[in-house]
Amino acid sequence: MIRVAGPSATVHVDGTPVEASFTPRLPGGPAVAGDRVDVDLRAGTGVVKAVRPRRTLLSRGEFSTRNRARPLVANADLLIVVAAAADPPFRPRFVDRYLVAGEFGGLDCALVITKMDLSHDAELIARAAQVYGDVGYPVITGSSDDPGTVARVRDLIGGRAAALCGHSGVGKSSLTRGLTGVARAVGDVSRRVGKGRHTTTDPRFIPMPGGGAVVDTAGVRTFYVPPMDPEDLAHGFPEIQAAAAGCRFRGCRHGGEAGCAVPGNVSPGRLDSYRRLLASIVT
Ligand SMILES: Nc1nc2c(ncn2[C@@H]2O[C@H](COP(=O)(O)OP(=O)(O)O)[C@@H](O)[C@H]2O)c(=O)[nH]1
Ligand SMILES: [Mg+2]
Ligand SMILES: [Zn+2]
Repeated sequence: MIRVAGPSATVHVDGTPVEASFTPRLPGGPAVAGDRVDVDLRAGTGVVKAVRPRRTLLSRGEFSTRNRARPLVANADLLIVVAAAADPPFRPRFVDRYLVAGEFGGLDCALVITKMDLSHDAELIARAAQVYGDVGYPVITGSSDDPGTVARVRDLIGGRAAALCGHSGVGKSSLTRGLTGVARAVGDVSRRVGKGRHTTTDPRFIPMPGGGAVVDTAGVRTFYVPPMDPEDLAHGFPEIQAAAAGCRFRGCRHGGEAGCAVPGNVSPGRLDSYRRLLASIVT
């Protein structure tokens, strides 16, 4: 496992953290949290020589969906999309984009809705929990500081490696603290690199007592799904994929074609997300 901070990284070698730099034009890179890497230790400090093939990779579109993919977390088993019932407001279309990125990266996905203790639109949240639960995603509603909620999230993770993603302020760091006992700064660590506007973060997996690990990723204001084909996009909506079996034409993109079986069989909001994303990836 690796923790990346700009030009250097902390690599765990047989459980011992070793500071390391990167070889130029790192094969398989850039390295991100969760990567397994080959390290040369002969030089006193480590040199990361290559990134090993990834089992899963969570990534996002850089600047836009049509731009290149930016890797975020490698080798996580589970993506936990964290969204607040209120403050910031619950945005299902944002949740959908994260789920698409998770499915695309080969991760299992789940939804945790926090801040249920705050005043919120109970009907909206209940409906959302129903919609995502019907798709097949585990849904947990509660509060980040509530031990019962934390216990349910811990059970969901089991012994796996989970990435917590979502808007800034939804409770990712609070949950991470509850799950691991490690208090990271509230508000994600981000630093300026060079003099450009490019910022980087150094998320890392933190082990949970009793097994499993979580990585608390930086909250983003806008989340773009990574570049992908329409087929991959449909795969990111399992219920649309399932309903598509009834479409008249093979290769139907469910964008309003004759004989499309998807509208009426899936949640209108989810279909809206799918169509917006389809428009964003098809030029
Ligand atoms: N009332 C309430 N406050 C919460 C909850 N989760 C997080 N907060 C608060 O919301 C703020 C942002 O939480 P933080 O964990 O830093 O969110 P992050 O940006 O997603 O990491 C902090 O002041 C937390 O105490 C929750 O479930 N209920
Ligand atoms: Mg945070
Ligand atoms: Zn269709």
